[in-house]
This record gives sequence, structure tokens and C-alpha cells, in this order.
Amino acid sequence: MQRRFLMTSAAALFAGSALPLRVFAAATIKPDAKSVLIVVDVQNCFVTGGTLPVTKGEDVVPVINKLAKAFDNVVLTQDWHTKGHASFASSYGGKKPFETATLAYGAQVLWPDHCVQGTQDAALHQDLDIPHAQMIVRKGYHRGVDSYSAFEEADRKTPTGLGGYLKQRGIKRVFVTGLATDFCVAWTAMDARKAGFETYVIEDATRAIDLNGSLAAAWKQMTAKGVKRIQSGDIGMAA
Ligand code: VGL
Ligand code: ZN
Repeated sequence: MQRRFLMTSAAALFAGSALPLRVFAAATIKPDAKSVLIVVDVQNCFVTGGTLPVTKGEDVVPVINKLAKAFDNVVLTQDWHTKGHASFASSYGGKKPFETATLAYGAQVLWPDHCVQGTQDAALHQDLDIPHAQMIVRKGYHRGVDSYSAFEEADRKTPTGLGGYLKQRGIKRVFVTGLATDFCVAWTAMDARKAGFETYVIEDATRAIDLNGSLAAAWKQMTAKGVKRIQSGDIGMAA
């Protein structure tokens, strides 16, 4: 009786050990034909040496290059401002970069002049290696309106067309990477949710500006809107 009890316990322990292993194994997410990788603003302006450098912004490039191989569908975005853009501090008397102004559509953080149309500063990072990317969305090209989001300008009513493009192509899941986590990545991810896409941000494929706690605030808002926070290791890389 005693021996039988012991054996049963051992069997239970052994069987039990398999369960935690299953629970702790990372659930792999496999991009399919209805998934798109959006690579936000991986441009010279946002990396070391650029006009609005994000700390270690260039470190996303190898991570994104590797991830992109797992996606049939890739869209790139480019911040693409006019000279004298409304988001530039230099466009106002007495305003400095990183201060805030109130524009017709609401509060606007003022930035150094950055990503001006046609400049080398606004070009995509030269080490970005995604020849199969299908579309480049430029944004922020109306002089009076900023556009952090790749879907909708900061007036919250002018669409860029990306939502319609993705829907017409049958896309259901959106994976967002790039720069900066707390501005263009966050706004793009939240608008992807608003447009009805299942939305992921791949955290280690982003870097943040983190202005006055903006990074923590952005994650809180993204999570509240149902954006899923994952790491590049969660993506299945098998062909
Ligand atoms: C961005 C600030 C100004 C971004 C663009 O790409 O996150 N941030 N323009
Ligand atoms: Zn900008």
C-alpha cells in the first residue's frame, strides 16, 4: 500500500513536470498572408547623426531586417515634412524644440527641423535591407498638420490611405516596428486598432524618444486600446 502510494506520487510528479514546460514555452506567432510588417520611420533623421536622433535608433535595423524575412507583406513609412513645417519649433518666434504649442487641432510638441522632403536626412537608413517591401507611406507632408500615425494625420480627420490599402489587400494583422516607440510607432499601432486590425508592437524592434515620461504613457495607452506588446523572439522565423 505504502509502495503503491509512492509510485503514484512519483508518476504524478513526473506528469506534472511536463505541464509547466508547456506553459513556459514562448507561444510562437507565425505571420501569414494576411499579416503585414510596418517599419516606421527608420530614416537618417531619427538615428545617430540625424536631426532628431533617437538614442540607439540605428540598433533596430538588424532586428527589423531579420524580422522582415518572416513577412510576405511589408510597408515602410517616412516622416516627410515641408520646410517651415508646423511641427518645427523654428516656425514660431520664441519657441524652442521640445516645448508644446497649441495648434488648430490641439497640442503639438515642437521638434527640431527634421526629415525635410528630399533631403539626405529624410532618406531611409542605408542598412535597411527589405527589397520585398511593397509600399512606402510618406506622412507629415501638409505644412500645417503633423502626422505621427501612418494612418491618419494629427487633425484626426485626414486619412493617409494606408487603412484602405491594407483592407483592400485583405490584411488582418499588423505588426509595428521602428522609430520612435512613444510617437510614430504608438500612434500607428493605436490607429491600426481603431481601423480594426489585430495589432502587435514588437518592442525590441523599436526605440523611444521618452520625453517627460512619454514612453510609459504610450505603453499604457497602447495596452488600453488592445495593442499586444511582444518581442522579436516571439515571431516564428521558419519559412
Ligand atoms: C516622430 C517626432 C516627430 C517619430 C516624427 O517618427 O516618432 N517623432 N516626428
Ligand atoms: Zn516629424
